[in-house]
This record gives sequence, structure tokens and C-alpha cells, in this order.
Amino acid sequence: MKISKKILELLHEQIGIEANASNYYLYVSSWCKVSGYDGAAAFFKNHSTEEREHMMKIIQYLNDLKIDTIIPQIQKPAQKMKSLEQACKTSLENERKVSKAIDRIINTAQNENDHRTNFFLEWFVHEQIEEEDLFESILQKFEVIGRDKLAIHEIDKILEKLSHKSS
Ligand code: OFO
Repeated sequence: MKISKKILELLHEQIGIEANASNYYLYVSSWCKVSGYDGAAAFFKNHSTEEREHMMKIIQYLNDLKIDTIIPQIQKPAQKMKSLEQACKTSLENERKVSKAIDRIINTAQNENDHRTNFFLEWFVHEQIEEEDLFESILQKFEVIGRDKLAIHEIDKILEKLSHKSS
């Protein structure tokens, strides 16, 4: 095998992390839709698709190395949403955890001199910088614009614009 058992185990875990992230964003999108936040619903739906693409990238990487993958069971998102701000806060926390998980695989790959996995994961490092920055700046909007109904409506419109950017 072209990668170690440990790296394979971590990449399998990462497939699950990306799948759970996709599932979580899908749940948030659905919650936004029924709460009247159409812009946010579109934004999170796109994000759910992006996370699935991240999962697919890892599967593709393993398949390119002629390694079969384990497709894990996805988890039911644990949290009931109470507000759009809370959804964004949880998203940022989750993205930070994803970044740590990616760092862990990179550290292991570097210790093992596994240059191909190290190189493959570079894309994810850039992606995580963007995603953390994205949610940090959305959360900043709540500080700047406010949290009353009109402010949330404004933020929903901003999220709608962002959903066009990422699609
Ligand atoms: Fe948003 O995390 Fe994937 O990688």
C-alpha cells in the first residue's frame, strides 16, 4: 500500500468528518428555510454540497492510489437550532475542529515522510483558512448590524449574496 495504515485510518475518519459536516449544513439549511431565512438556507445548502465535494476529494485520492474506502455512517446533527447567529457560531466551531483534524493528518504524514498525502492536503489547509474566515466575518455582521429583526433580515440578504459567490 502506498500510504501507511495510520494515514489510511485518519483519512477514513476525515471522510466521516466531511460527511457529517455536509449533513450538519443540510440540517441548518432546512432549519433556515422553515424559519424564513431564504438567503441563509441557500448559503448553507451550497455549503453542504461543498462538504460533500471535500469528502469526494478524499475518496478520489484513495482511489487514485488504488485503495478502497470505507464510507462511514453519518451522524444525526446533535443540536437544535435556536437562531441564525447560533447556527453560524456552531459552524465556526465545527470548521475549527475540521482544521485541527486536517493538521493532525498533515503532522502524521510529515512524520512518516508521506509527501504525497502532505501535498494532497495542502488544498484543505487553504480551504479551512477561507472557511474559518468566512464564518468569522459573518459573525462579525451580528456585532456590526445588530440582532433585531431588520438586522437579521439584512444578514440573510448578505448570506444570499454569498451563496451566489460559492455556487
Ligand atoms: Fe468545511 O470543511 Fe471540509 O474540509
